Amino acid sequence: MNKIEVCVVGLGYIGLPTALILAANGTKVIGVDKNIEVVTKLKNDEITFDEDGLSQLLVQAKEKGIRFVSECQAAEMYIIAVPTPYVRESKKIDATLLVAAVESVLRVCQDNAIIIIESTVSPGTIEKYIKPLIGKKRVNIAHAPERIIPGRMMVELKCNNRIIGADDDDVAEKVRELYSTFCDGEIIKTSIRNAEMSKVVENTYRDINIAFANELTKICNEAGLDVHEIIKIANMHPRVNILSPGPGVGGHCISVDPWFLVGDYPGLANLILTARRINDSMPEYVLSKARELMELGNIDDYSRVGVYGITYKENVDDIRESPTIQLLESQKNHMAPCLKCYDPMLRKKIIPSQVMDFDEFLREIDIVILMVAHKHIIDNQERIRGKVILDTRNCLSGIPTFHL
Ligand code: SAJ
Repeated sequence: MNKIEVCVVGLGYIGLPTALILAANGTKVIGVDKNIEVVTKLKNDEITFDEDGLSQLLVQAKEKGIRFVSECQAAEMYIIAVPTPYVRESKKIDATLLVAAVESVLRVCQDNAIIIIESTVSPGTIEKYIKPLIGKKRVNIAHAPERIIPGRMMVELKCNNRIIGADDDDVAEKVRELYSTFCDGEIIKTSIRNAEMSKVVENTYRDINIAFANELTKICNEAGLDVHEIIKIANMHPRVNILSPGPGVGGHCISVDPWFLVGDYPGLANLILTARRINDSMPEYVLSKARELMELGNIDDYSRVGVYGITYKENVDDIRESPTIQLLESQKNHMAPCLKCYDPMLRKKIIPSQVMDFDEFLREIDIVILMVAHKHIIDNQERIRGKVILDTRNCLSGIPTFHL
């Protein structure tokens, strides 16, 4: 029997691991990205972002014959994994990249091909933007929203339960068969609209729960209580599980998807909107806490304050919607010179005030605002002992620190 040929369009944080795991498990895969640099790197056996197990998976996929190209090709199935940002003013989805990707597929695909959209979309997007593109073509659409978490992608690709949204059971079954080649989790079949909504709901749920922890931080601070102690005690109740407060919510998912509901259901998405605002207020809150610490320690030289961690969370090299970048922006809005910052996960300088060497960073600062709990700082905590440390992640346990 001939193997199915799958074309994965968009080789970013989701498309690349998905293309590789499919190929490694025996599917014939063509990986497509319009960015020639990405394609060239992959052809040269280089991965394009850091993730545990990704380079090994690239080797396995290459052995099984995966190909990387920059133009969409004829195939039986397509997986689309392109970014779906939101429009800052209206909060509605910006489907431009998604529409362009589907159009590029429609130009080359065979009759009866299945186009699976993995990109997260606002509920109703497929009906509104994708179905009209198809017109009279005999092409099927499915929605299989990705659910993997950066930092544990390899494990979660294999183990997470998956949702397959399709309006035709034969199509759903074909997609289920494809995903079951690598996914050990349960594969749930539902409608396209249910799949769209459930994915956005998952990330919104997490955003709201992080916002609750962040709001508690502000309340406990005002009350002179240690929020971490309160959360630890409350979480000992069998039905309470409060998340961790922090310097804000970053990443391309949790800080974006709830806006889709706010944009499409203004007036109804009130809790969701409030949660977004609380999480977005955290970088500014960190700055005010750092300012208090400076006053307490009679320090007034801003050039001696350093920010540790630029990525949006620990042990990844992804800076999208990063709370540190929001903090630096907010500082800029107050016309303050950019604070020195350092991140061991970033090999390229992306911020003018970024220091690339840890020793140099330590020499130049007396106050550390710890924004990201990278393993690197936990392993090196003794090296910052003696400095004034604002540990926004509550991740250091062996040395004296201040908390949010
Ligand atoms: N954060 C906190 N406190 C917490 C947990 C997270 O402040 O207790 C912060 C993180 O530091 C980070 C942000 O929230 O800045 C988001 O991080 P995350 O680890 O919670 O999630 P993401 O954005 O990396 O991945 C999420 C996941 N969704 C859910 O857990 C519901 C993942 O499963 C999705 O696949 C991904 O979004 C996506 O692509 O949609």
